[in-house]
Amino acid sequence: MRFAKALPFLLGLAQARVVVENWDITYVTTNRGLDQPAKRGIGVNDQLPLPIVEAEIGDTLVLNVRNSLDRPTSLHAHGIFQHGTNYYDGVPMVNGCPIAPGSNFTYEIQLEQSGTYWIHGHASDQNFDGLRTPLIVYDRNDPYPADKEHLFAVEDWWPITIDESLELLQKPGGLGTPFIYPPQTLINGEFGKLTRPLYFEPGMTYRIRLVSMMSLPMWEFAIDSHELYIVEVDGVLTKPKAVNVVRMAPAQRVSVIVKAKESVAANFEYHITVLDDYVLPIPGVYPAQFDGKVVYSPDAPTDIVETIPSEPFDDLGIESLDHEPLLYADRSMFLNLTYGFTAGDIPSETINLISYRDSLVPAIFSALTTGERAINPITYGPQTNTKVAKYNEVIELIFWSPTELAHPMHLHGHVFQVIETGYTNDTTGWSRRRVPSSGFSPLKRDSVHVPQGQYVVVRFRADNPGIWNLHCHIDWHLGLGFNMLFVVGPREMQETMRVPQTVVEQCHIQDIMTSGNAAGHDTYNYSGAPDLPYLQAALPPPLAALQAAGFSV
Ligand SMILES: [Cu+2]
Repeated sequence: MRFAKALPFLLGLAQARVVVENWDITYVTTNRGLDQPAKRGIGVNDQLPLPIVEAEIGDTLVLNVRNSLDRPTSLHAHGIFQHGTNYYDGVPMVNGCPIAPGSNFTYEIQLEQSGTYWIHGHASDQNFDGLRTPLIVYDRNDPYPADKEHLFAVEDWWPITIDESLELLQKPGGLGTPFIYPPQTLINGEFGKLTRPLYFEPGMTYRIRLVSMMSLPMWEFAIDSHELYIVEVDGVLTKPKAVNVVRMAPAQRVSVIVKAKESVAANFEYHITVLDDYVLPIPGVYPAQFDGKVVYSPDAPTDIVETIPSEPFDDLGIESLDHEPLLYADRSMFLNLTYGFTAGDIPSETINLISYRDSLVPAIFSALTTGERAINPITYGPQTNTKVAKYNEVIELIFWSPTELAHPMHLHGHVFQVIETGYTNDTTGWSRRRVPSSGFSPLKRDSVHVPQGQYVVVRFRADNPGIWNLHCHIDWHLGLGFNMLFVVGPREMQETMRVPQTVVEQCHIQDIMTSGNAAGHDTYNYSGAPDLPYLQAALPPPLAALQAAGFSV
């Protein structure tokens, strides 16, 4: 699928353009054509799905937003570095203030990277309710030219809103579940079962872009009797890697190159399989299989394959195309990915037992207005779990998931090398896998899947001054506090960053402070700052009883 709006790209125009999108963010009550009750979703210009955004490397994307909701909103361009424009990264109370109801705000986003990205809401998990769409940045000098492109953007659609599902999840004792309102799958904005045919012509080369806009499950893509060559992962070009199937965690993107067969004697099937990795199997919901036709000739018979391949994504077996070697880590951070219970047995998600809460001052303003104190993590409030990185230092993160939950971990403003995996309970080292320390360029990406009971080690160079979120991309987990902040190069921020008045204005109209520490003070005084949520030592009685009965909780 190549879209009309990419016309200047097809004509090979040389100049960088300004791509303008005018988005009125509105409530849209819809069931998305699914066999389930309608709910109040969040769309653009009274429509769901949102328009797909296409541009070319070097372009400026201007997103003119009007907030017609009765609550704050914001947009985040997922995977876009925002070099020098941290204030357009779109996380409320981190990169600035949310967009107030009834007001307008313009994001000006420099597209310095080509590849496959997406734009989604970052206020109150509004992407769960539909505020999400692919962002494709083309490069006419792409080293992997293809004759044609196809896109598969896959999302889950729940008959309840994010607010309703978080209310259920926060019932005391962990006894509420949104799964009593099971979701369904949308492929390119349509009901999954309407899977449209892919038309292949003999000898042609196709680039297939996969975008996971899922709030919860993983999914897989495969084409019978065709090899897929992975060439892009989260916007980063890779050495070609032949696979039979690609597994996608929430927020991840992958491009594959597929060579069409020379013959039109047979048609084939492609498969999108929604897995139950992040959830319990729900009969009729997860796992779910969607089969589409790969059509060479309308008259040809379809070759049906009995076994559809299924395997984990091999982050450690794929190399980045840029030949960057394994980074040497200046500092290592252990990040325990667990849940806990706050007062009253209320479920809460945590990193190192800290459940994130916003400060009273957006972190970007704390970094810019507190002088020398900006290098001290406490300036941003203990409840934000902030780490301050020196400009250009290499940080190693050990994502450690000792529980029965898996987490797709996403870092803003950077890509990280994925360098080691293993099981958290493995004392022998038999499960440990690590990339070679030389002669190998580890895969870089911005969102990595951390499986249940496993750990994943990543490294990144903190080369992008700004405030960057590191969070789980399961909307519910983020909504329950699974988030932390990196302040990269606070000195460099103070020297170079000038926040546009339009950003400051949004804070002013919502009476949000724009200077001082987490509590708005110009000293080391934090009185009035939000409390660090207190986590109970004991499991709530119902879960403790389950654990005593031998269940893993
Ligand atoms: Cu999570």
